[in-house]
Amino acid sequence: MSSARADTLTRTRQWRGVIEEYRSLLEIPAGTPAITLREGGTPLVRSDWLSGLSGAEVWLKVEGDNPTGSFKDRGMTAAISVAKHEGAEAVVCASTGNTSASMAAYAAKAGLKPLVLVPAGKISAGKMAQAILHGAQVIMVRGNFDTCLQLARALAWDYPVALVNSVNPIRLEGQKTAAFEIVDFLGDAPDHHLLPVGNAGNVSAYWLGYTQYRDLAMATRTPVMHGFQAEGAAPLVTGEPFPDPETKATAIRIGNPASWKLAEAAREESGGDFTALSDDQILAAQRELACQDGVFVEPASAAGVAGMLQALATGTSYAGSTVVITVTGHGLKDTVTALEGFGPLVESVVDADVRAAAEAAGLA
Ligand code: AN7
Repeated sequence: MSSARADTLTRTRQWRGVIEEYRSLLEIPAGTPAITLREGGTPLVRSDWLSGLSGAEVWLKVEGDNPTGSFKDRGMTAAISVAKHEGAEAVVCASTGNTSASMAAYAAKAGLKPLVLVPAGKISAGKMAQAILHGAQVIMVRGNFDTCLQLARALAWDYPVALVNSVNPIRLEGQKTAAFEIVDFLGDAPDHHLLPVGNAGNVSAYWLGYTQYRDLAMATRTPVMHGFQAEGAAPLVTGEPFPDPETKATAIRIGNPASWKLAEAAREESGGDFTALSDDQILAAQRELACQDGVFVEPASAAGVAGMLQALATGTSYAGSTVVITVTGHGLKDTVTALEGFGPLVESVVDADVRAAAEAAGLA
């Protein structure tokens, strides 16, 4: 290696993953070796579109940039590291797709056996492929996420498998690092934080992170937390579990969130709210975000953006404030739903001919 090259290497500092970047702030057993895919350190991308519409400074926390394409990797590095450290040989989770994709990847890295319980027919193909390719045993359950979680809890109780759903508090320890990163970047907490809510682990974890930073005087304030659910799966909005949750945003197709109490505490303490949105609003926001800002997210991940659009349309003013919207997962996770409503792609098949291509493109 040339000396110039060696010099470059020593000057390049790679992000170490959320455990090593924030270890002293995480409640995990001392000396737990980090099992990491270098998750976290995700970009805050300024939304010129939403900033222009609102008169606020609007930032997108792009969690699709994590190793398996969703925010779940933050909690999973923590949960898998601790499970491995404590001698587990197998791990189990219930999932609407992203938790299982993440668990399978980190279990592979750790040499643990991953067991996944998912609602049959309700997981996007991309997420299913991730779990399978990473070597998970995937069990399809006749039922929804909530039934899968009951099963996962019971399996972990009766058999030697460690549960890594967000009912495991170590998950929230990892996930709260997203709030730290936001404050580290902006210099203080934002005024408002908007995000999708399903099982309610993420909103609870953000609140944990923001309040911890405030208590440590790393931030002077905490944001108002605004959570968004699909109207077919909106238990935190109505105050009642949904026995048959239904939405095209399958990631948040959850009727009885495990972190219900923590999420309500985050709402109350922050002066925030939970709001329901139609699937049409969520899918329209997904498309517009992709066209306006160049950020492609999965349907559920657009709920915070849809929520902001609805708030602006109904007269809420964010002018002059700083707003962060977490977009939780990558658009490539579910291309089938993304393309619904675009009509058949074959419409513009042409012969390999310039004139024909120009005509099809409306140039000639
Ligand atoms: C893209 O993977 O619950 O409120 O099993 O995948 O913390 O549940 C996924 C949830 C938002 C909701 N956005 O977060 C699972 C699962 C995306 C998600 C949520 C999920 P939580």
